Amino acid sequence: MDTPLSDYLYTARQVALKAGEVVKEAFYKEKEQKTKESYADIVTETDQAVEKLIISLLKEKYPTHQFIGEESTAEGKTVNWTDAPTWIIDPIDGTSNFVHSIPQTCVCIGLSISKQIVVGVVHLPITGQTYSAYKGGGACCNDQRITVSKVKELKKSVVITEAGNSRDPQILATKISNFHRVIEASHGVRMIGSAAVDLCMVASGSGEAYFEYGIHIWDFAAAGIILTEAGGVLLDPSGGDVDFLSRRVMAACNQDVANQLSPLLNHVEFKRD
Ligand code: LIP
Repeated sequence: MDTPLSDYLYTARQVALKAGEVVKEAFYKEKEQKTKESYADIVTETDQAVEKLIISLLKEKYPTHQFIGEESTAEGKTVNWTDAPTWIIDPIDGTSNFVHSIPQTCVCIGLSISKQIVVGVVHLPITGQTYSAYKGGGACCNDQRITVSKVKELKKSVVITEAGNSRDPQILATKISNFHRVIEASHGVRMIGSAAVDLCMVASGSGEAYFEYGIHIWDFAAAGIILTEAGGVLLDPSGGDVDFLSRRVMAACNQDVANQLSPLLNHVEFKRD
């Protein structure tokens, strides 16, 4: 018999809480940091240790499952995402926040089956918020149901986005021109520092939309299902279907807001995952 999705969610939550304890302990200490693709793309020992911990705990329970993890995916390596049950892990999303002692930093664990995200947990160990969802089961924050905002007009919306880790002048110029048009068309733009937290905020009605270019599947797989189970829409910034390996995403509290946001965005091209 197939394992119920609620069982997978239970396990993912337990593992995220354990991982969160390690993140929380390290949060208040001096952090050692290394850089990856740019000087603003940071990894710490804690990212690596927490990813190992999450994979070992999940492997104990599901030895045949596959894993995609931020820290175990070598730089520039193509992600091998198959139909097999696959745990998609970001041990610390919002690593810059973590390094700079900003509490919006989280552990993300998603599960895909046949390349559909079916379970997601986003745990913020410092603020004590645990967002979770499984397909068809609705979305919660600490066991309270969450839903998206009912606002339908972009000009009455707050849009969350990120500058990202790339410091390429051309990429930054395109992103800043997007920010400019979105600020003009809305109540304002916010940057929280974690794609997963951004999506969970939209999922719980704090802000109406989110978009980002340059992210990876592990940044938004778990939070993506939390957003859709809370009633939001997860799309490609062009307005088409979301593509988890395309390094770009747009989310909104409803299709109306998404339809108004999409035409304002100039797309930034990143190499696919
Ligand atoms: C980060 C994202 C953030 C984005 C960065 C980076 P990390 O993930 O959450 O929103 O702007 O480019 O991908 O590296 O902290 O896991």
